[in-house]
Amino acid sequence: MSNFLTKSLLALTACSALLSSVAFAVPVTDVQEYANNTATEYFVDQDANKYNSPYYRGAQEDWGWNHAAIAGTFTSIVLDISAFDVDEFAPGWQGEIDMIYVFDGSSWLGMGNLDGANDIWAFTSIDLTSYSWAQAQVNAGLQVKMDIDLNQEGWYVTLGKATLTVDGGNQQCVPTPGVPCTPVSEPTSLGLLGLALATLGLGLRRRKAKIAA
Ligand SMILES: [Ca+2]
Ligand SMILES: [Ca+2]
Ligand SMILES: [Ca+2]
Ligand SMILES: [Ca+2]
Repeated sequence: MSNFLTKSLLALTACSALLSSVAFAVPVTDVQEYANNTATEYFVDQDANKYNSPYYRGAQEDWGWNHAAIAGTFTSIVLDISAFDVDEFAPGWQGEIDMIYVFDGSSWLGMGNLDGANDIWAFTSIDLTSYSWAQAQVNAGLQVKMDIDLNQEGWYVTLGKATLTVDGGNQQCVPTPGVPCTPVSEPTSLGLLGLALATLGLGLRRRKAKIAA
């Protein structure tokens, strides 16, 4: 085997090792939805029931859920919540405020309110990466709760699902209930693969130049 080929193979091996250690480490996304509702969780069972009890809930029907424990150390932690009919901007009203709280190990922290609009499904994305407590709480099983209609104006909301994504699991969920998350290709890993191929290409061109000279 030529020296160049050996070097190229070594380079490729190193690149693939890098890919498996960095990009494909633990792209975990924990999905909470109807399929794993407990007796006190109300992710809707099917789209047709998004205006129906017990899923479509008001000010006095606050609830919460727990994510599965995920082992490891993470470079990113993102919570996404799919909600229906969050009347965030309602002329003549303060608007629907559904406040999301996450347990930090000792108390509940307000992480902001759900995004959305009248009669549509929308995602709210909450980036937990920078919180010092987030790592341990994801390891233990992240606890989330929601104060529906904080201002008690008579608003209602239905949740489709919540996903907890670590290390760029990068799954986008169709914002309707009952539809599983679909993994999408990872920009990071594709970028690294491109770099590896470019490096190999550069080596081949240099080799050809050397032969020509
Ligand atoms: Ca659950
Ligand atoms: Ca409430
Ligand atoms: Ca509405
Ligand atoms: Ca509403």
